[in-house]
Amino acid sequence: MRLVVVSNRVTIPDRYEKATAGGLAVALREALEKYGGLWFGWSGAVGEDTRQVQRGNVTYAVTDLTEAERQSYYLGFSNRALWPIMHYRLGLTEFQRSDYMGYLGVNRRFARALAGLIQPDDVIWIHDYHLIPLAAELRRRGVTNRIGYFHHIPWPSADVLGALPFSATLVRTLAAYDLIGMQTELDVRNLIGGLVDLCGARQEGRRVRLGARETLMQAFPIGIDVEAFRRLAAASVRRAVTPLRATRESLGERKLVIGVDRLDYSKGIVQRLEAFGQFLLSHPEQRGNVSLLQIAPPSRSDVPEYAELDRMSDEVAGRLNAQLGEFDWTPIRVVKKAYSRTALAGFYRRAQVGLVTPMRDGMNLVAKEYVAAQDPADPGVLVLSRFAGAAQQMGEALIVNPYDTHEVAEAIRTALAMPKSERIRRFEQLYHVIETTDIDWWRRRYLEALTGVPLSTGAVEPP
Ligand code: ADQ
Repeated sequence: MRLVVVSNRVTIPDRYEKATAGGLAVALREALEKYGGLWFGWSGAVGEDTRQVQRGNVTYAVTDLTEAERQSYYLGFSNRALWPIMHYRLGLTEFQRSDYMGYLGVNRRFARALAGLIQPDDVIWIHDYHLIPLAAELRRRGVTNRIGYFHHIPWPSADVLGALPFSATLVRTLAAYDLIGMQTELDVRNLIGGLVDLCGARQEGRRVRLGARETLMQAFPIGIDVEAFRRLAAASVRRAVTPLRATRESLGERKLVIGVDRLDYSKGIVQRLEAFGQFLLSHPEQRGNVSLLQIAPPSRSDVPEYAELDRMSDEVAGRLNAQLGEFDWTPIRVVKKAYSRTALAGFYRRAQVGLVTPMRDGMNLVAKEYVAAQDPADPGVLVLSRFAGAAQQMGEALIVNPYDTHEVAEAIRTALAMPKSERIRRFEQLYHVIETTDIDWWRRRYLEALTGVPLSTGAVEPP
């Protein structure tokens, strides 16, 4: 069997790059290298170029988007309509018919290009919300191979998703897949409910029948490369990576609370800053003893809601620092840039508390990275939002409601005061969970399910 992976963005690896970076891109690349295969998607550039690059037994086939496609398919429908509604944020959902048409257009164009590259025994694995109708478009072009979909972000209930115009038509296209993977059981239940309520599908356990086709739905919680991350964190301490050395000098003996997220409203960054401020207001004796480091590289800056979040996070951090800081102590530091994996691992290990408090998140890999990076002899404490998919697996974290500022503030206090024996007990259980459900486990389980699922041969209605 040959594996074909399709994702919105494809980064062609450097010829000499070693696959040590970790993360999803590497996990997929390894799967491709194992089976031999093809990775198809957007080059990330605006233009009219389409090209194929061979690296070992993997072919990277990328295509540019036109500026109009980037606006409608990527910034418009994917990031201003699907992203907010999938994260339960109806108030932020901006629907434009022209964006939806652009979204369908790019999926159609991708299907046209991809159909010409598919071989009879290929297994096709499509990733994420940008590409929901891609399988339906491939089926229309006569592709009968196994096609699986993995949804990296949450899937809301039918009454939330139903507010999106054309949602029933879009959801119906999912029937073209043989297997649909979600992050959690809740997402699976919501998805099946949506297919039943919005499209009139029939449910038989985990299988859903729509028209002439049957699709299997299952949860596959994604993981990280735990062992690689643990080694990085241990090495970063020995090698005293530059930003860490600077942190040591500027923090001294002070405790560190850390947040690491793309600058995205789903991550609850502003609410987290407010909660840290509340913690310092409620516990004045802690002032001067602890700082919050929030690392938040900007993303999707062309989308107005993200520009607004950028402004708000500066404003809230500035206000709290002015209100609570001292000339020799800054309570909150917001750093808006990306760090190397090694530096990041070192920051996690230095921090006594990992604050992972998204308002809604498919999984959240930062929660798993924070645990993987801890010193087993003196580990930090993870404070985790109950609305992150990771909370379904990581019950030994301090689980909080990110909408409740006081609850998060108290969890920070509890974490900082937690006795070492309890920290070690919680850490060991959390580490066991992430180690036994790591990125390899995820990839293997998904591909086993996809290759084992009975094929459905019925026709699919076009979107
Ligand atoms: P994301 O929304 O991007 O992923 P997340 O799962 O937390 O969220 O992954 C972010 C990744 O970026 C982590 O590996 C993190 O280390 C890295 N990162 C963040 N800030 C960084 C910085 N400043 N420097 C370097 N690296 C940084 C989507 C979904 C999630 C789901 C994943 C995988 O929204 O819910 O867990 O896909 O399925």
